[in-house]
Amino acid sequence: MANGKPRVLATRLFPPDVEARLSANFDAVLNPQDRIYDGPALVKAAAGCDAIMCAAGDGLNGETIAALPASIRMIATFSVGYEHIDVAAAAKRGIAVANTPDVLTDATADIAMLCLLGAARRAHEGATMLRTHHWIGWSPTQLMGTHVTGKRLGILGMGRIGQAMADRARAFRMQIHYSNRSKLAPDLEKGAIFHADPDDMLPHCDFLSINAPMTPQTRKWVNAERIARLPKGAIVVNTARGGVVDDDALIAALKSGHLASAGLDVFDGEPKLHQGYYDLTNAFLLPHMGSATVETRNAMGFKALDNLEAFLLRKQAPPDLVKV
Ligand code: 8YV
Repeated sequence: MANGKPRVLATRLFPPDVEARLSANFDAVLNPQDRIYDGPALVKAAAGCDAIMCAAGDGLNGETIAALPASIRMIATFSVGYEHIDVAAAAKRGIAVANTPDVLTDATADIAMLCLLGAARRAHEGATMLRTHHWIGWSPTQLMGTHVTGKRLGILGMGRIGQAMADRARAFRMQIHYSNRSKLAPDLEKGAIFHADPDDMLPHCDFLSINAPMTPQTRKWVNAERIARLPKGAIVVNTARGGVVDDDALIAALKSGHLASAGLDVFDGEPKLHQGYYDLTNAFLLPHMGSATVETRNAMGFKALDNLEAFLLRKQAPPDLVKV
């Protein structure tokens, strides 16, 4: 606390407009070099702070949370996913946790569609051919990919982003299948076909899009057995969390040709992705940029600040409190 303002540690370098509001309303401890803190460094940096504004990739596991200074009352993450925070450990210490849902739905669904199209239409191979001066001209058989329009898309996790993906896919006249904890109301389902058991959905997926959060239940959910249930030539798209996919199994299926291709924006252990992906021409890979638009990253930051301001300045419950 300085000048009566609560002190907030920003674990990362956030967009300029977000840091400006953070600094105006709080005693902000910024990270202008965008250093990545490991657990002990984060605990050290949090000394004397009332709250932490963090991001995906920050290791706020049980051990780190247990070691945080007693002054920490809140963790506000600049992300919708919060698997990097041990919420139960935070609750045990009376630390509130908040995230940033809704505002990154469209940007992430756009990247999911980009991954789907990029994988289906061999965008990586085409762009590489051109940029390495190997394009000798159009030919009738060059870079023939997978047709998208009218195909079946299975969506694992029909939350906000899954539904936004379905909306985009409908413009491509795709038939939507989905699996979710609960069946959606007809106005949200919009004719999509519900599969109570996600395993039953797999044989119906020309494309499978992962839009489910990372939980102990979804960890390595896309494994060899499930990939085998997908039709030959299917395409896997992942814009959720890399850990939902068993990389060895996906890479083997991309090599064997059982899967035509994959479009991936997220990776288990990122930024160190499985080396096998680098050798695959049929993998369209992006560096976790689902929410990376100026508008969306500002909106995420402002939402994290809404949560911090409600809790620390107005003594109210943060609007996006994560429930244990
Ligand atoms: C963010 C995300 O950019 O919000 C999420 O959960 O995956 C991303 O789109 C990133 O996590 C920032 O913390």
